[in-house]
Amino acid sequence: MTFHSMWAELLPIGRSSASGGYRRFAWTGADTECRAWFRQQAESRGLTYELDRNGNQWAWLGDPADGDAVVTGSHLDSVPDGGAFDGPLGVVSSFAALDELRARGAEFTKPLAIVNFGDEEGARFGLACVGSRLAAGRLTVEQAHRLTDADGITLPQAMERAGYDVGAIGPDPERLGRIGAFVELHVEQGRALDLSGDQVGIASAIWPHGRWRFDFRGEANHAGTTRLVDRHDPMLPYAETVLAARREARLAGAVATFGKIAVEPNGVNAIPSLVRGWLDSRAADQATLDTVVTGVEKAAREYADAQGVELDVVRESFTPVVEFEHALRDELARILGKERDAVLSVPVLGTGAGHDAGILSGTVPTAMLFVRNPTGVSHSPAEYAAEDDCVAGVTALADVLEGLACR
Ligand code: HGY
Ligand code: MN
Ligand code: MN
Repeated sequence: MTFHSMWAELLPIGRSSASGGYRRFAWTGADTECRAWFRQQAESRGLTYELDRNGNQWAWLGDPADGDAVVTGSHLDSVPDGGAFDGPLGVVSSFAALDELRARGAEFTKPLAIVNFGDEEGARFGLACVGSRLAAGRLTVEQAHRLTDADGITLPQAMERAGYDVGAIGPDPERLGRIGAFVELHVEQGRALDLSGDQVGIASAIWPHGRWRFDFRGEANHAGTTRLVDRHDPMLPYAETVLAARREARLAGAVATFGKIAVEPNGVNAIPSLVRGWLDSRAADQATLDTVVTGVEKAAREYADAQGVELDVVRESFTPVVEFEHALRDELARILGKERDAVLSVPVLGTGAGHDAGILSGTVPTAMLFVRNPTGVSHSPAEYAAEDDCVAGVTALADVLEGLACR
């Protein structure tokens, strides 16, 4: 099983010695190293390597022009101090599954591709799934040109600095039109498989989710000489809004997180002029998500008014609910269930995590496989999947690819 050697090669790239987490942000050095690793894996297997107009990497077996291709893969970028598995498990498992199929002597009747979608986490430019959104036409070129990182570098500038021709970015209907099925394997970001005792599961749906930026603008002043009654401190309504988000999510049975904050001027002895907080909220359905976000924004405005602070709320990213295509989902269940003599013995589970498969759903038939995560922890250096579960994931992916693309 080639999984182990590939895993060992990829593991050190972009890993922080301080936190043990990963900092593989789009179009940075670590991302470039991951991309070089992907290209080397593709070419060492005799696959045709391609870099598409939006920075996604493809490794083809067979002629894409034949159409009805079966595609698998995931992403290699990470959230700040993310774990080793979120993304890379899907890419490494894809190459290992192809090796497995070649060892089985499988005969491909359709083109097969392994893909690394660029900038899935949106850690640097604030929007998730940039590579797949651009390809699917769910992010316009104008919107892409407006994405900037914390240093004011725009996405196109970052791409150009990484040696990339930005002029070509945009929808890629011809490429997506060649895909008959996209199957993404991903570490589970939850404990459903741990609780059910299964190594592998199939995705049913992705919750609707989004990111909203809350800008609280107050009055900068001296922390030591300004009377409390004279202050317009934006940190107060921000803090109250964080608690309001937890309350609204709890009442609605949803989730809401303020995980990122930026303060200006960010001085210990200065009352801030601006506190910028980002809300990530997700719920099982759109109406519930709307209720949570509306409630948080309403509370935030009340808190801001009480302190004489201005508030702007901007929706920066949104993904509607994804119901994975039933025919492909059930085909995976049939393929994986046959060894267990029961069609649906493989658990089918929803997720609150976004994925490129979710962005492509609706444009391309997509499905996902999840590999057990014993703690459910993700977006953390503690993210983990046991070796035998990873191997079971490779075997399941190989079975699925064989069932979809081989005679
Ligand atoms: O945020 C997400 O759910 C994904 O990891 N981008
Ligand atoms: Mn992630
Ligand atoms: Mn991911």
